[in-house]
Amino acid sequence: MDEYTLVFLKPSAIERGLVGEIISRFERKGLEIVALKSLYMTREMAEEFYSVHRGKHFFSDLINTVGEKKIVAFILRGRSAISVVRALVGATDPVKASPGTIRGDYGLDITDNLIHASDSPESFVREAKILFPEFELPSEYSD
Ligand code: FUP
Repeated sequence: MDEYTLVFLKPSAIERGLVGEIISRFERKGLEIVALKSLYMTREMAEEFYSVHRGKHFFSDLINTVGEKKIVAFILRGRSAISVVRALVGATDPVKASPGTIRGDYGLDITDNLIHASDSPESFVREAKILFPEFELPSEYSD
């Protein structure tokens, strides 16, 4: 059964002109883009999106990196999409991410690490409700 995952490109990826390059990696892998948009991430949305990290030392940096700025978000579908996409994205810290991964090829900063990808079906549902409230979740995800 196909799985869904949510990805968003952080503002620096847009500022650096990496949107097409990054999206094409997912397309070439064979993942289907089922929703895609450019949107303004408010501070409130950023704080809700990253609420599990509230209180951590990097939280305010993280919110300043993505909040009150434009992001590009998309929903991908494919076989084992969550683990496949996270493998293409690479380790959280771009210094440790393998060459050939998105963070390994284009990043250096751990907080401004270019891209977010859901880490579980539960995260996908939570994140989709924040960034794609209009997206009709497939029946297997509805509670
Ligand atoms: P990931 O799933 O790879 O995006 O990583 P996490 O969910 O652990 O982290 C969420 C965001 O917090 C990352 F995009 C970057 C930031 N972060 C830091 O800035 N420092 C850390 O030590 C860990 C995470």
